[in-house]
Amino acid sequence: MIALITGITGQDGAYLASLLLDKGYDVHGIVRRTSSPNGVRLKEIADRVTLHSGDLSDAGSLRRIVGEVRPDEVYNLAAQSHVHASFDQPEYTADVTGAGVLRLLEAVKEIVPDARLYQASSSEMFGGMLATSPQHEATPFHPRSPYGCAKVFAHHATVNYRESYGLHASCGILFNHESPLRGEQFVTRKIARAAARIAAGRQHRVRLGNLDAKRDWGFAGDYVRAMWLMLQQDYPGDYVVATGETHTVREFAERAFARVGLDYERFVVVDSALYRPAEVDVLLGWPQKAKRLLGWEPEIGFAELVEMMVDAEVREVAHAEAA
Ligand code: NAP
Ligand code: F7E
Repeated sequence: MIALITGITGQDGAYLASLLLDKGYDVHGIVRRTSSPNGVRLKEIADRVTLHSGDLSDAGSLRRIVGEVRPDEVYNLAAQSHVHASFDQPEYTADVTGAGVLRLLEAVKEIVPDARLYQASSSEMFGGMLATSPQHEATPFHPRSPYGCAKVFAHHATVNYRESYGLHASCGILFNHESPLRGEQFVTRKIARAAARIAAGRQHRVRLGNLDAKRDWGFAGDYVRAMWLMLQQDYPGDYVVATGETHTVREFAERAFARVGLDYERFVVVDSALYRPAEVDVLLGWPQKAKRLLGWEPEIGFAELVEMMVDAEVREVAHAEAA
């Protein structure tokens, strides 16, 4: 089996590529041109994946790569994925995270219409749907950021190509998922890193925004399994993937600092510049469809996730000090 992963250099791309290699897939990934290649998350598997230069904003590159690779499965993980950044770069986010999906769907429809496709939809699409909680596949969308709007467009485009052209295209509506490979600007990694560095005397404080926002946080390694399972089904569909538990940013900070023996209140500074123009206050998913039809279960809970992330940062700091 041949898999093509867009966003292979990201958190989920790295976990998914490893999972597919373990299953015997020939794994290809699309990487965009940057001033210096972002290979840090792929360093363990770099010699086992084939990378192609392309960009979701460039339809020609997508067509060329899809034609060269002729994948059986396509996983679209690439995106401008940072919600706060999407307020600063709304048009770019709409182009890559939204229209980019249309470009990929076109390439798949024209070149490999029998390939199966996974689209990385997001719980940010529910956004302000506080009245309906927990959120499930039938919950209406109410995005609260340019990122959320772009993901809603991409989601509907994927469903539309499935209904119009019979593509085996599935959307995973994934709630927040984290790991030691999470980008440093997302709140969990930022906190885990700060806790470890402060405990080692390498940092004094950490500035955070809204500590009262609640998220349904799971482990990325569990969530990429759900992506793969979706593409193994006879029929395509859309699935919420979540843990069914929600916690505040404050709780995450409290646990992370406690893991290194510190009281978060002494080190966290609330900075209003880190608040968003519109916040998603609470996200809580209802993953019963994924559990029932895919047989999917998350294996890592909240407490274990926080410990895993902080412990990885503690090792990182020790490694840097030894070097
Ligand atoms: P991530 O770590 O930010 O990775 C994003 C990937 O997209 C990176 O490989 C990035 O390349 C690539 N990319 C960005 N712009 C691109 C472009 N114009 N053309 C081609 N590639 C581009 O994101 P993630 O956490 O792994 O998430 C994977 C996907 O799931 C994303 O679509 C995200 O929006 C969605 N999602 C994530 C979560 C979550 O909690 N993690 C939840 C729901 C949905 P560089 O390495 O060069 O930056
Ligand atoms: O924020 C609050 C912030 O940036 C979580 C992406 O993967 O999940 C992610 O989006 C919460 C928000 O993730 C800081 O206001 C407080 O309420 O880690 P985050 P996100 O916005 O939930 C969804 C499902 C995706 O699809 C996205 O791609 O934490 N918060 N202080 C902060 N957030 C950040 N980043 N930095 C802070 O200092």
